[in-house]
Amino acid sequence: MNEPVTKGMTEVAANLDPYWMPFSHNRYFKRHPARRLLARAEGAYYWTVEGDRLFDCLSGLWCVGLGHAHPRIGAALKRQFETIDYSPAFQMGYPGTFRLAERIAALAPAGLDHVFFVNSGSESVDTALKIALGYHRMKGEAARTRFIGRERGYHGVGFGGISVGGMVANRKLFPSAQLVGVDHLPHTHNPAEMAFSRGMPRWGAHLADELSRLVALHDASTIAAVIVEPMQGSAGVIVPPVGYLQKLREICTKHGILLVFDEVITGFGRMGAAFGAERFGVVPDMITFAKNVNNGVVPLGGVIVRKEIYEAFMTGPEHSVEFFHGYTYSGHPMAVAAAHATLDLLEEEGVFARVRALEPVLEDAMHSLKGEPGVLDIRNCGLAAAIDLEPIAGEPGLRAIRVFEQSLALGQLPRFTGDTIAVGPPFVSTAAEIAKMADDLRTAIRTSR
Ligand code: PXG
Ligand code: PLP
Repeated sequence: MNEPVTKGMTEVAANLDPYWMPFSHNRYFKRHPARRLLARAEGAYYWTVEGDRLFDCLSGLWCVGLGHAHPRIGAALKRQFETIDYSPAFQMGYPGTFRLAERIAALAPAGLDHVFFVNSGSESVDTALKIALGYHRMKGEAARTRFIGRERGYHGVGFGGISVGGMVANRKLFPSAQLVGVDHLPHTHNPAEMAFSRGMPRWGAHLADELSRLVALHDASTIAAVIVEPMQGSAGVIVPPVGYLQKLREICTKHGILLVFDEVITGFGRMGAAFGAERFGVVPDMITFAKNVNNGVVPLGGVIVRKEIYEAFMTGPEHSVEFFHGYTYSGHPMAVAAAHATLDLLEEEGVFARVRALEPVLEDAMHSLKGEPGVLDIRNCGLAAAIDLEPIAGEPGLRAIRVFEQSLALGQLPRFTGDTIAVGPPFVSTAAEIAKMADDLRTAIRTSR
């Protein structure tokens, strides 16, 4: 694993050092950059600076469902730049942003009909948490300040997001900077009961009863919101047990607690529906989104809220600002243009139905890896799947790095975190591409022991 920096590499980027890469092993990367610098992208493929083609197994980082360099999105961006590139987000408006809010509200479950725009999933989460606190206060329930997240949850990297999130590595450096009064539900992954489940595990709905226990502990009058990913993506595609989300909904409704679905990964197609809420048949009070809303080409995220939540803020003199929150780039015209083109394509090309048709193809392909050396579990839902690998003794994470590097050599770019390999192929993938992806992963798993 000590191959030298390739010649092509040094020509492209003589000094890799100044860039502090996010969520990356900087030192390892900079010593082993072969096949890891991407020069070009089109459709479901990347090309490295060395010229190798890689299948985009995770749609970028879960965000490029329609594939790269889509000409319709490119044309929309060019047109937008030439028409209006930026418009002030505060106290002024760009009509396309209002139209986008209307279209997103129309796609969302009935009752969720107002949209606040931000620029990332992390910002969408922090915004939703602020809205929850403000809502209860406006309603005269200012004591509702607690949030309930979930173990292994990922809600981005803002101080709010890491507080409700459940990834220890993202939290442990910052204990003093986390929101106070946050509690966590248990995660739902129990390999003894559900290893190799296809789709939703049948075991585990009772874990939602932990919410009743937390309500009894803290009292409902102190709890503002529960936030969960309908399907935990970053943790490695942890699929909700049958009936689990319904129970969370019932308990939240009973106690006046807002239910937030963080749909940054599950929104806009990954689950074979506009939202996980639709796929799982559970309607939350707020949905956070980002990523696929505009195919990942310009940062964009947002929060969709129920009418009652929006209206709770609409008090005081009409000329006063109702919510002191927003970003310079909220509703950025370029991001909005890409979103309109993306939503056009999702509709016109029947993408949600295509994802539903591909789901069993991905499921069969990935579950065919059961029995390969060191494969501990395989999970899938929508166009997302993950494989847990047995760690190398004393070297956690190294097994997955080896599988990842073998995959690159075979022309596949999957995602690895810990000893888990995740895939979320583009919605435009063919069945043959998905089959080849799984076969190459099989080879990588066999040859990387
Ligand atoms: N919420 C959820 C549910 C997410 O999945 C975020 C919030 C944060 O979004 P931003 O745009 O601030 O990164 C995410 C992001 C992975 C992976 O490999 C997942 C994410 C990002 C990068 C990689 O699973 N999720
Ligand atoms: N920091 C400073 C000094 C600023 O002036 C601003 C915005 O005006 C921000 C941070 C926030 O930037 P953004 O609105 O892009 O989140």
